[in-house]
Formats: sequence, structure tokens, C-alpha cells
Amino acid sequence: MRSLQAALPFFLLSFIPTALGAPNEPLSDVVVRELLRRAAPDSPSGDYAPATVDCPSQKPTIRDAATLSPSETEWLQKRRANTVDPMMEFFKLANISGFDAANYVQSNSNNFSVVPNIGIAMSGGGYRALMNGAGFIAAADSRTPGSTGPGGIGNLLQAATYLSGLSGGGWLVGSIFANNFSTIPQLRDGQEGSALWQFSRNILKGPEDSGLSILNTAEYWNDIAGQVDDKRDAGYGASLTDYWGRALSYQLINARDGGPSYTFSSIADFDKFIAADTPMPILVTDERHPGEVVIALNSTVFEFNPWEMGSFDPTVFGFAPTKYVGSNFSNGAVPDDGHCVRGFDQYGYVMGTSSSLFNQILLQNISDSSLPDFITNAITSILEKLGEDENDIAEWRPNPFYKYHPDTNGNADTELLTLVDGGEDLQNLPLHPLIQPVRAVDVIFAVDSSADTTFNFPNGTALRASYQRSREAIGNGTKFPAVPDAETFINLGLNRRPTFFGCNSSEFTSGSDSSVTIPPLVVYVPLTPYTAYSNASTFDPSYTNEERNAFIENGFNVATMGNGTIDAEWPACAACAVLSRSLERTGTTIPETCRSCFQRFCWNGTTDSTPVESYEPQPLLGLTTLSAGVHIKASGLIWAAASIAGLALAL
Ligand SMILES: *[C@@H]1O[C@H](CO)[C@@H](O)[C@H](O)[C@H]1NC(C)=O
Ligand SMILES: *[C@@H]1O[C@H](CO)[C@@H](O)[C@H](O)[C@H]1NC(C)=O
Ligand SMILES: *[C@@H]1O[C@H](CO)[C@@H](O)[C@H](O)[C@H]1NC(C)=O
Ligand SMILES: *[C@@H]1O[C@H](CO)[C@@H](O)[C@H](O)[C@H]1NC(C)=O
Ligand SMILES: *[C@@H]1O[C@H](CO)[C@@H](O)[C@H](O)[C@H]1NC(C)=O
Ligand SMILES: *[C@@H]1O[C@H](CO)[C@@H](O)[C@H](O)[C@H]1NC(C)=O
Ligand SMILES: *[C@@H]1O[C@H](CO)[C@@H](O)[C@H](O)[C@H]1NC(C)=O
Ligand SMILES: *[C@@H]1O[C@H](CO)[C@@H](O)[C@H](O)[C@H]1NC(C)=O
Ligand SMILES: *[C@@H]1O[C@H](CO)[C@@H](O)[C@H](O)[C@H]1NC(C)=O
Ligand SMILES: *[C@@H]1O[C@H](CO)[C@@H](O)[C@H](O)[C@H]1NC(C)=O
Ligand SMILES: *[C@@H]1O[C@H](CO)[C@@H](O)[C@H](O)[C@H]1NC(C)=O
Ligand SMILES: CC(=O)N[C@H]1CO[C@H](CO)[C@@H](O)[C@@H]1O
Repeated sequence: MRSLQAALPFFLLSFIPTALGAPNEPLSDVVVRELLRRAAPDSPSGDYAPATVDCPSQKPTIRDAATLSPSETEWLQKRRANTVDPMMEFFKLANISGFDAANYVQSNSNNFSVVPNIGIAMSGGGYRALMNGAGFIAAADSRTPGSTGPGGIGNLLQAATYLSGLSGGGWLVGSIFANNFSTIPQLRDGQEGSALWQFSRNILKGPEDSGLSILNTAEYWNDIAGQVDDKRDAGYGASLTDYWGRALSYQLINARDGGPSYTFSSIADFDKFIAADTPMPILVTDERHPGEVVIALNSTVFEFNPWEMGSFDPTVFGFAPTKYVGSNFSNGAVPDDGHCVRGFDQYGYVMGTSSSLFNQILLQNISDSSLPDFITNAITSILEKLGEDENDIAEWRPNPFYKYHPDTNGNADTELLTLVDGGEDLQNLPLHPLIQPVRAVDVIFAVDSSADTTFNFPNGTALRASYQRSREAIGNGTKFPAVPDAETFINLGLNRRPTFFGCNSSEFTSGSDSSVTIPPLVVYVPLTPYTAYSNASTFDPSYTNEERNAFIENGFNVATMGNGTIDAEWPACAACAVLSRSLERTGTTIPETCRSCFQRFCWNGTTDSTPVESYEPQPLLGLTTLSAGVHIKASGLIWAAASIAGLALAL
């Protein structure tokens, strides 16, 4: 064995106890307490399986979604206060001439209806979305070298209240929170011996190294199969998503074997999160009804946050405690003689659920000779049971919302809650949690890496879906700015640079009702080439380190408009977007700089629906020189069956 020190991931020594313990041995209380403060391996089974535990004295229940949870409300008091200083730094760097934004926030720092409430949303789109989104996070994170220089937007992350992700964007958000809220350069570079963000190794082959041991492909799958068997043996169903989520975890969670005992709810026990030194992470997934194949726009949208999973939609309209989500809830309560279950909210399983469309990567390669027979057999037997139309599902059995709100909840009669990829309803941006009136978000930075066009660029589809949904009954009082058609996005270049939607709030207040909710202003940040063609195809499974780094850097340039080279006033304009709703509430005159920013960055209602021949944007700055032949990445894969309702192309 190599030296332990050298092989250790950058979590340092905290994993030694688990790493050296027998895999199935429950962790002693002492060890659990030690680890809780640092990371998240807190499943009571010590492995991938959920386990029955004594219920806490106050039994967990499902609550109505009319308000925020007490946990979130309490945490927000700390978080909103903690965003004030970074926001002032962000405003100082932005330098809105003629307006002292830092002073505006400081003198109102105790009044959270004045301090802007910021959300950041990371779209789906596989590894492309992870890497482009990572570039944005790097640019927004004051800890990243170069983020607070001229043209920078550093401190925006520290000033944000919420950070949501779905599918590939969920891998990004999930990986950040599974790994001690590390910076993007730390995650990107990992440490010697770590499999973290090593995307050059095809996920089917598995990492060369799982943190403490050298692996080969058969061992890797053997470990994964064993972990999933643990769950099955404990009496829980397994779906393809279990295998997929496990495989993903080796790349995203820097712990031995991808952290089988990590739970999503343990984020709530993570020291930096408790101190409210991070935004609140939220992952999004959609509900599918039994027998349903196409996910309609009015499907129920679920969120997972550290305390709760559930939905604000008028169907389910309830939240279950994430930590106890495997318990047998019935009509909102665990029966008197019932036990509680923990560990169902396994971290990789939650990320896998939000990205279940990528089960395709397993399916497409089921006959790949590098896959050992036992794994092919395990997958085939699941497929036979499920049928082809259902291979993209994640089984959540027991359904926490069983018998809950039976009048409106279409799945109230089923013991199985079927969840699928959060982008399958075309809302490929996780905006749903951020437009809920109870969260009162003022601005959303919506980083869109969707592959809407032939060459894998976004054309606003995700925004249009959210706009349309807000106008239907399922919207349940949410509002969303109007957005134009795809042709307009392309013809007016709205997908070529950041564009603001919903600038003029009179769009929402027209009519007699003066108490109407004004939704957040949306700062749309679309993927576009600056220094690299990061428009790789959604199912492209591997990237050299050089490509990975260039794609992240391109994302950094997307976020900063090339550190201000394309528009030197961009940081000021981003700051104006952050301030807009607040200035309006306080009746403050809009500074001249902001007026001119809004002229430039707000979509003003103009459309141009001329048909688009082919959208092939050229790099806005010089391409970073990569080794020959990798600038334009051919997809190389034909995902014929990746066509669940033809959606794969869009996600
Ligand atoms: C987590 O990161 C902080 C710095 O932000 C560091 O002080 C701490 O040691 C890290 N914890 C672990 C377990 O690596
Ligand atoms: C802020 O902007 C003003 C005018 O736009 C400029 O004169 C000044 O140098 C800038 N300050 C900083 C710190 O960049
Ligand atoms: C912008 O700054 C970042 C961080 O220093 C750097 O990686 C990137 O290459 C810069 N972009 C340009 C266009 O100079
Ligand atoms: C969704 O739309 C379909 C078809 O328009 C309708 O039958 C169904 O009841 C709707 N579901 C909800 C929850 O609104
Ligand atoms: C939950 O219900 C299922 C089926 O009814 C049962 O097999 C299982 O033991 C129950 N779990 C607990 C923890 O009570
Ligand atoms: C799936 O198999 C095809 C053909 O064998 C191969 O080209 C592709 O790289 C494989 N995909 C993955 C994710 O390994
Ligand atoms: C926009 O994207 C959708 C998929 O999201 C696609 O069907 C449509 O053809 C695209 N339109 C244009 C003009 O790019
Ligand atoms: C906002 O829209 C209203 C009416 O739609 C218009 O009267 C007003 O001038 C607009 N405000 C700005 C700043 O464009
Ligand atoms: C907070 O600011 C709002 C908007 O300016 C104002 O209406 C409210 O009175 C302020 N609250 C307090 C406690 O100062
Ligand atoms: C609206 O924006 C378009 C370009 O997107 C511009 O040509 C037009 O002049 C703008 N109209 C107004 C009233 O500002
Ligand atoms: C990326 O976009 C360019 C045009 O902007 C196109 O030529 C190239 O084929 C695209 N790459 C992929 C993988 O679609
Ligand atoms: C604002 C609004 O319409 N809220 C509704 C959301 O759905 C729940 C459950 O159906 C209703 O009780 C709310 O009134």
C-alpha cells in the first residue's frame, strides 16, 4: 500500500476512521460525532443501505408547504446577515459610479427587505453543465484567484442565499457541498490519488484510484454492485439510478468508494453550513406518475434541501424531513407502531435522481465488453422488471407522501414515488425553488448550459418552460418574467451574453391587485464560446484534464464577459441587477449607471422571429491553445436510444 498521507484526499485525516473500519461495521458514536462536523458519512448502517432507527422523541411528520420550514427560517436569519459584508465587497468592486451601493446595503443591513436576496441556479446538461457552471461559481467565489480583479464578480457566491442545481448542475452543487465547500480550483485539481473530477476516465471504467486503493474495472463494479445489494438486502428496492448514482459518486465525492454512507441531510450538520457561511443548496427533480412516459410541464417539481424534500406545487404541497425520508409515512405521519428509517437520502442517490436521464450511459453500454458480466446481468434484470420506458426512473419507496393530500396529490395512493431527471419537463434550469413567493428572492443568476440547438447551445427553452408553467394552475401563485421565442434569443443575441428578464416590474403589477408578488429579476447567463468550444454533447462521457480546465475557464469568461473585455461595465451592471428590486422597494432613484445598464442588458420586449439557418457562434476571444484536435469536440457517440421522448438532445 502506498503511504496513507500521500494517498489521502484533501479532506485530510478525517476519513481515516471510516476508511480503515470494516465496510459494514456501523460507526461508533464517537466516530460519527467527529465526522459530522467535517463531512457527511452519517448513514446509520455505515454503508449504502438505509437502516431502521428509533424515532426521535418528536416523530417526523410531513408539513404543509404554505410556509418555509422553521429550520430554513432560522438559518436565513444567520445567512442573510452573513451576506452583507461580501455583498458590500461585491458592490465596491462593481463600482457603480454616482451611487454608493456598499453604503446603501450597510446602512440597511438589519432590514432584510432592503438587503438584496440572491439566488444562483445551475442548469442541467451533463458534464458540459458541470464544467461551465463551475466556471461561473469560480468567478463568483471571492476565494478564487483573479475573481476580485478588474472585471470580476467575486463575492457574489458569498453574497448569495440560495444555490440550486439540477442534473449536471446538481453534480456541481452536490460535489461542492460533499467536499467541504471547497473552491473550484481545489475540486478541479484534487490531490494525487484522488478520483475527484477526473473526467478523463470513462465513468464505466471507473477511477484508477478510489481514494485509498488502486482499482480495476471489475473491482469497481463489484464494489458498486455490493453497495446496491446492501440496500436491496435491507429490504429496499433498487433501480438503475442506484448504480448510476454510485458510479457518479466516485467522481464527485472525495471519499473512499464514493462515500456510500454519505447522506444529503448531513449537509445540515456541516459546520460551514450551520454557521451559514455557505448558500443553501437545493437539488431539483420531477415526479412521474405510474405508467406516464412523457413528463408534462405540469408534472410536480420536487426539491431536495438539507432539511426537507417535497414540493410547493398545489398537487403534493408538502415537505418531508430529508433525514427520515425512508420511513413509512402515511397521511403525513409515521404510524404509532411504526419505526423510523435513516440513510435513504444517500448523497449519490439524490444526485443520481436529479440526473436519472443519464442512466442511459449505463444502458447504452450494457453490452460493452469492459463491463463485467455480473453488472450487465444486474442491470438487465432491473430492466426486465421495469420495462424500457422506465429505465430513467429513480424509485423512492416508500413514498413519503402516501395518503398525503389525497384530493390533489395524484400519487397519494401509490407506495412508490417515482422521480426522474429534473430537466425532463424542459425546465432545465432549477428556478422553481427560487421563484416561490415565500422565499422572496430578488435576483436569480441563471447559468444555462442546455443543449437546445444542433451544436449544443442554449436558446432559452428552459426559461420559456418556466414562464409558461407560471401561467398555468400548477404554478400556484408563482410569477415569471415573459421571455421571447428561440429565434429571438438567437437573432438578438440574447443567448450570446448575459440578458436580464423582468426588469420592469410593472409587467407584474398591472391590473387592480396592488399586493401582487413581484418575482425575481432573472439574469440569464448562457453558455457561449469565449476561449473554448465547451459545447460538448450532453452524453459525452470523458474529457481530458486540458479540456476540462479550458471549459471551466470558458465558463469563467462567460460569467465575467472575459473579465470585462467585452463590456468593462459588466460587474456594475450585474450589481445593478442585484439592486434593482430593492431600489424599487425603497423608492430610491435608479442610478444613471444602472439605467444605462438596463438599456443594454434588459430584454425590452423586442422580438425577431426570423427563422434561424444554423447557429454556430464563433469564440468571442481567442481560443486557448489546447493540444491538437481537441478544440472542436466531436461527440463520437450515437445515442440512438437516448431519446426518451426525444428529450435527451435538449438536456
Ligand atoms: C474544510 O475547509 C476549511 C477551510 O475552509 C478547513 O479549515 C478545514 O480544515 C476543512 N475541513 C476538512 C475536514 O478538510
Ligand atoms: C470607478 O469608476 C469611475 C468612473 O466610471 C472611475 O473613474 C474610477 O476609477 C473607478 N474606480 C475604480 C476603483 O475602479
Ligand atoms: C479572466 O480571469 C481568470 C482568472 O484570473 C482567468 O482564468 C481568465 O483566463 C481570464 N480571462 C481572460 C479573457 O483574460
Ligand atoms: C396536467 O395537464 C393534463 C393535460 O392537460 C391534465 O390532464 C392534468 O390534470 C394536469 N395535471 C395537473 C396536476 O394539473
Ligand atoms: C414499512 O412498510 C413495509 C411494507 O409495508 C414493511 O415491509 C417495512 O418493514 C416497514 N418499515 C418500517 C421501518 O417500519
Ligand atoms: C458506450 O459504448 C460506445 C460503443 O461501444 C462507446 O463509443 C462509448 O464511449 C461508450 N460510452 C461510455 C459512456 O462508455
Ligand atoms: C430551440 O431549442 C429547442 C429544444 O430545446 C429546439 O427544439 C428548437 O429547435 C430550438 N430552436 C432554435 C431556433 O434553435
Ligand atoms: C415600465 O413599463 C411601464 C408600462 O408598461 C412604462 O410606463 C414604464 O415607462 C416602464 N419603465 C421603464 C423604466 O422602462
Ligand atoms: C425596512 O425597509 C422597508 C423598505 O424601505 C421599510 O418599508 C420598512 O419600514 C423597513 N423596516 C424597518 C424595521 O426599518
Ligand atoms: C430594444 O432592444 C433592441 C435590441 O435588442 C433595440 O434595437 C431597441 O432600440 C430597443 N428599444 C428600446 C425602446 O429601447
Ligand atoms: C461547437 O460549436 C461549433 C460552432 O460554434 C461547432 O462547429 C461544433 O461542431 C460544436 N461542437 C459540438 C460538439 O457540437
Ligand atoms: C398562492 C396560491 O395559489 N397558493 C395555493 C397553492 O396550493 C395550495 C394547495 O393547493 C393552496 O392551499 C394555496 O392557496
